[in-house]
Amino acid sequence: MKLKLFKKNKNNISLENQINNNSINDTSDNTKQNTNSQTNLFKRLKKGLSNTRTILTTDVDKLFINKNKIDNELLESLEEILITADMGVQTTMEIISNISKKKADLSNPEQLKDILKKEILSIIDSTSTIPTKKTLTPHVILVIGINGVGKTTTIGKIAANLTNNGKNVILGAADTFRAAAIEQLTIWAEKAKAQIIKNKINSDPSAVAFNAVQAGIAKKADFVIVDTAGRIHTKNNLMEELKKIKRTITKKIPSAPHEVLLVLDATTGQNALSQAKLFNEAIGVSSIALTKLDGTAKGGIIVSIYKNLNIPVKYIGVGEKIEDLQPFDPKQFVEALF
Ligand SMILES: Nc1nc2c(ncn2[C@@H]2O[C@H](COP(=O)(O)OP(=O)(O)OP(=O)(O)O)[C@@H](O)[C@H]2O)c(=O)[nH]1
Ligand SMILES: [Mg+2]
Repeated sequence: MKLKLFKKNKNNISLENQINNNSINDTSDNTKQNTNSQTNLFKRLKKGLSNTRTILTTDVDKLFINKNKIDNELLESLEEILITADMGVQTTMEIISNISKKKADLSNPEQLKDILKKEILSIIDSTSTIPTKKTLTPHVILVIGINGVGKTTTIGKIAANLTNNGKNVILGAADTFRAAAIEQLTIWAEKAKAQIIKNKINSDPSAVAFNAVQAGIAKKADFVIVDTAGRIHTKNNLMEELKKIKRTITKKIPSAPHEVLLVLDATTGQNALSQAKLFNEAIGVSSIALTKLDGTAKGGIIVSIYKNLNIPVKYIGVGEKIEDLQPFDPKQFVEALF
């Protein structure tokens, strides 16, 4: 699985490193402060994943009431727990089969949870060591996804993290179909101390994206992040509109967009997978931001995403605050789950 991910996402992961190198993962010189903020982030992650953790931890603990070994009945109950957490049927079956092979060594919940962590980690751990290339032009991120998944909020949070790390960020308000969408991004731009390029409601979204990239070049911005509509209230098809935006960006910088970030809402469970497939086929998706993990007990959807799609999850949203958008760290994620 790991190899497969590397192969298919070679370019994307390299870009991912590139953005990680100078973005939300930036390390400060102050180690102590860094450790504190890491601890706080982990606390927020744990809090955000509490609904999923309740199912996984509490229910796994309960499995061993009046039992000190793994039998078929226990495996069946475990299967139910993993499916409830939205790990997906195929992944659940594989995990159960692997645990079944090791069942003689497992006699208490802690041992079982340790094995579960390892099994899940083997699916979602896809860190890469591919070297990064610096580009002279701004790093352009096109953000896509269906309506209401959290695109604009995620852009605001990413922008705030980048500007906090001294980066120069320009936002492009290419969701021109609702006045409220332009206003919402404007408020985020103010909060994040980023610049915004916008136009009137119903203006051509591709033109806004073009202007944003142009401004990014002129102002030597580090990042240009383009917001898009999730639903279109005209005759236009959403995918066609997004393709046009992408083409227009490429006209300004041939290597751009350097990243197409698909935002998925974790509360929609397996439906998020179908969305990812559709967007990937139509536009090409390089990374995923999975939002609203705090609002669901189905945090296992991230495992399904890794199992079914060859697209890395780059960010996870575990709440509405800026700090609640975190770079996805598989090890921390698994630790926060149990
Ligand atoms: N609890 C929680 N809420 C979130 C998270 N991310 C986004 N939201 C909320 O989800 C709602 C929709 O977010 P938007 O950013 O407007 O979504 P969008 O995809 O831009 O929506 P459209 O522009 O209508 O397509 C807002 O109320 C956000 O505050 C998250 O990680 N956790
Ligand atoms: Mg929006």
